[in-house]
Amino acid sequence: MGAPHAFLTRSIRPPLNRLPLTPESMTGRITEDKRSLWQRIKRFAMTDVGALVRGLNADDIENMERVLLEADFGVPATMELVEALELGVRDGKLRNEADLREALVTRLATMLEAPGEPGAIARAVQGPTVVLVVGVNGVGKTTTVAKLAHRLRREGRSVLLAAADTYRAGAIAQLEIWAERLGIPCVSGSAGGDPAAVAFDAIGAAIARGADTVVVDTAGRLHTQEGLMEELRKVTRVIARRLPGAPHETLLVLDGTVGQNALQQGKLFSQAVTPTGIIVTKLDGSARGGAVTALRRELGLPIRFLGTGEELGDLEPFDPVRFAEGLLA
Ligand SMILES: Nc1nc2c(ncn2[C@@H]2O[C@H](COP(=O)(O)OP(=O)(O)OP(=O)(O)O)[C@@H](O)[C@H]2O)c(=O)[nH]1
Ligand SMILES: [Mg+2]
Repeated sequence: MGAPHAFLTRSIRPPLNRLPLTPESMTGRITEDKRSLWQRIKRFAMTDVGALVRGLNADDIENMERVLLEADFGVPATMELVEALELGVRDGKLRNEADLREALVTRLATMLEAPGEPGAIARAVQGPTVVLVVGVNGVGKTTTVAKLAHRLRREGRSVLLAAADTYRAGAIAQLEIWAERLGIPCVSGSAGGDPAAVAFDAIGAAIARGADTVVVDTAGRLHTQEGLMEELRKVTRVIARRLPGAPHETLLVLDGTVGQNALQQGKLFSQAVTPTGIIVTKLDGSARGGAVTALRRELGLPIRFLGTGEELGDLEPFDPVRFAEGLLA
């Protein structure tokens, strides 16, 4: 009771690390809340309809922060969003629910924007374009390779796949099945073989066949994490040696449902390879899109596509405004 105005509490409000967070909300998967983000904000953070007129108090702000953190926005994005809202309310610019929603959408979209056309895959000036796809095991790399190939072909490009995951049993066959379905060639080596050699041969095959794009699938797990990073560095080096300027894209695939873990993975891969963009998968049927914002903001990489299902067509070029609107619908 008698909570002072938000602008008075700003300096004395508890820091984010003192908020009543569940460990899961900071580190990984939390219980799925089927309500949309906007429904949750309204339900938990705006219980008092008079809140906007009197200003946000410490409880309103804490609740808003909790909802955003639980939706995987992460601390920096949550702080930025909540501070923007506080300022808007204090300045009298946000007076009702609709104002608040609109301000959130605008701010989110701005945070998610990145230079460049999200759906456009780079094209080499000369010779084949090489698109390298990386990420930890199970995030959806192989499926994404197939989806990308499908999309590129629809754009009139001739695509060749490279099965450079030689570690996991069944990985080569999995990609070959996709290639067959797509009716495109797939270069693969033997299980347990050298993945860099597969990528090298695939580029040679693309040149020989006149294919304009090579999409390279990679392993997501080796004996050790450092081993995987070393392998990816080597694959990248060998690709560059075979074809100067390649890889033209290194797309980092991250699972959108694992919360802050995706962020840790993103940081790890960014140290080993130089990703040109992120593809966030498994965003079908999940209202937990906050991770996308955290990834964009904290990895500093553009979000290029969203994976929204297991089929070839389930790859959407990322549209920040549409995404923000969808999240807060
Ligand atoms: N719902 C959903 N499932 C997906 C999506 N992308 C991939 N999957 C599924 O996730 C599982 C793992 O996908 P893979 O493509 O094999 O993942 P990977 O990263 O290649 O895994 P490893 O080869 O083991 O490293 C499969 O069952 C896919 O069908 C997506 O966008 N949405
Ligand atoms: Mg795979």
